[in-house]
Amino acid sequence: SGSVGIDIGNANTVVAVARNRGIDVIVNEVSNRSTPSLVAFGPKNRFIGESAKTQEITNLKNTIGSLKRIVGRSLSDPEVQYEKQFIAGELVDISGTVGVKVWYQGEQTAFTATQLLAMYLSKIKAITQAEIDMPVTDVVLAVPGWYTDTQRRALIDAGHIASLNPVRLVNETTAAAISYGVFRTFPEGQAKNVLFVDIGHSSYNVSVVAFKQGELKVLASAYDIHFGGREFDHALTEFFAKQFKEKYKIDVHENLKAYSRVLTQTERLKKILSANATAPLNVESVMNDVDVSSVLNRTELEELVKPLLDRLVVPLETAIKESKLSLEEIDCVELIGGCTRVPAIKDTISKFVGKPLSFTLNQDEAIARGCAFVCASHSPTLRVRPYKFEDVNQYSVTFQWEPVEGEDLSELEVFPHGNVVPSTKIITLFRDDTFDIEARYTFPDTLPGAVNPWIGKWTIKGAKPTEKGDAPAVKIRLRTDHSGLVTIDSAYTAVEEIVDEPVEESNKEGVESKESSQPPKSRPVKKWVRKDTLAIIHGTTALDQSVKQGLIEKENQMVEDDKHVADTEDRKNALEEYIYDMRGKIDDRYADFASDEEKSRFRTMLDAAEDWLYDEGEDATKSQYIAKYDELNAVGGVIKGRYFQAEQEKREAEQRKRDE
Ligand code: ATP
Ligand code: K
Ligand code: MG
Repeated sequence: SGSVGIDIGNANTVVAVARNRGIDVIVNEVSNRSTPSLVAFGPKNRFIGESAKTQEITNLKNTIGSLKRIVGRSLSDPEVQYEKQFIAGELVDISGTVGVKVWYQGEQTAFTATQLLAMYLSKIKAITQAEIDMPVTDVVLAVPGWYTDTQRRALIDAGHIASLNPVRLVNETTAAAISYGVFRTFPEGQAKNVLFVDIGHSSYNVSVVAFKQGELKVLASAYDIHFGGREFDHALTEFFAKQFKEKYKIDVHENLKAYSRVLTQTERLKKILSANATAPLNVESVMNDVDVSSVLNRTELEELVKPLLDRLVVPLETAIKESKLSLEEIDCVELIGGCTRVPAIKDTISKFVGKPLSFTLNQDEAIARGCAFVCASHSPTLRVRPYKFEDVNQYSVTFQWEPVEGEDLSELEVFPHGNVVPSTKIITLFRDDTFDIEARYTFPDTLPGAVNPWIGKWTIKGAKPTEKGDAPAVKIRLRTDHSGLVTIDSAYTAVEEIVDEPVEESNKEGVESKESSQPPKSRPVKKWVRKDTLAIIHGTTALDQSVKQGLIEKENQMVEDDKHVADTEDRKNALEEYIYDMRGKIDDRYADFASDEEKSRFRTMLDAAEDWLYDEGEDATKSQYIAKYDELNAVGGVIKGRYFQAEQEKREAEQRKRDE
């Protein structure tokens, strides 16, 4: 299987694959290096990625984006309410998580955000497999550093539903930093501190990263989760909507399609203004047969998005402050993400840091490449240079338990904000029976939206009183793992015993003589000795295995349905082509190989088949198309056969002539 890294963007997704030759970004079915992050539904099949984008404007309510923003959230989450401005479909509650209502296969259905993301990943998987000609299962997925445990687990669930194995999640800016560090050398004394700034479609993420030879450490990260290209587009579209109301007396807010078309042209205009001083905006017959046109210059754009630009320095200040570095200690600033192409953004950042900006990374592909590298480093078949990276914990985590008599502590902040990730801490509780530990985020206010601060519950089983009747010490290994997930690694009972520990004696020859008559020296020390490993039952916000299994089957069924629709379309096209091809050739190439009666009968058959195609055969089944094709070919094939037979004889005759 290939080693694949996926940067799921809110607008566009980029996939990179690590092979022996190096890391390549793969292209999709229309040769693009990124794929629109959209899933859409039609009367027969789904449209995902490029095909979803193509039909978006004619199927707005059944075309769903914002997948990474809503996954792992509930309908009542204010963040989901915020997303409503970007999602035309109706959002609904499905067993406590957010879903979207759509028309699919002639019925109104609802899918959870996790399912929608799974559909998308399933398509990304298919694109990748087609391109690298290898099965894809192991993937490394990038996530915003501000994702909570619940969001991370929801994304992993989505991966599983798409029959992928997410071996690891990596924070987006960290993945970019890996891309930066892996192929560079930092000789002794030339460590470097780099500020990474990623402004994409929906989010603005910053990390301060310290590089040394063969390793990097994220010192601090900060975010503005409501800052991206779409906020710019929204502000500009509102401006044009107002202008058109005055100028043309139309309100594009009253017409979803009109609004959406203006939005599309606004985004285009915004991009033009990154390279030009002025740009036009035109939409023909936007609504009520009115054509609209306008023009904007860069200064006007900057004025319209000023409230956004004013927020630009906040995450920079936070990250620098938390990194405990001074601005002078930052060696360079690397910009990535599509929105950092906006000149006003570049200027503001450059002014803030007081140094020129660098664009050494490919700003659209660095994250996916970093992820592919990490995936390769987990692969048993690929050899990659060892690279160490440490991330930073965003939200403080507290573990809690029911205290027993004489215990004064019932909770402990174990992983504070700013702690290294991954990391392990061991706590000791004295228990002689099954007990529970729960984890939650310490400060719900710091979380991105109203995500559940509850993280998980672990039931630890099998502790028994000691021979003396006491509760044994239970050592519990708490962990924030390499994907940023909070978990309990293991739990075991331990007793403090006096054990003889060998005293390390440096042997002068450097070799150990087994024949030595001297007994090895040792001294008694008090030590925790591991006794029984305890079973752990782990409950998180992830889907139950049985539920997930059902969703995997559902997804597989939809993939089959899509494939069937595509196959049917192929058969229909083949039939259509056959009719036109044979109709032309029957009076031309094959004219001498059929009697007039035969030809006229065949022509009648072709005409009838064509009539059928535009009538009831417009929407027939795959087997009907095949049957119709076979019916025609039973006659046409014979004629064709005579032609080829004659051709063959002609060639043989010529050959004989040459041989004579
Ligand atoms: P996110 O990281 O928020 O999940 P993403 O990774 O999909 O989203 P990017 O691909 O980094 O986002 O950036 C897309 C955004 O960049 C869009 O809003 C797009 O309009 C904007 N963008 C792309 N090119 C330009 C340009 N030349 N000038 C201004 N904006 C641009
Ligand atoms: K992207
Ligand atoms: Mg991005």
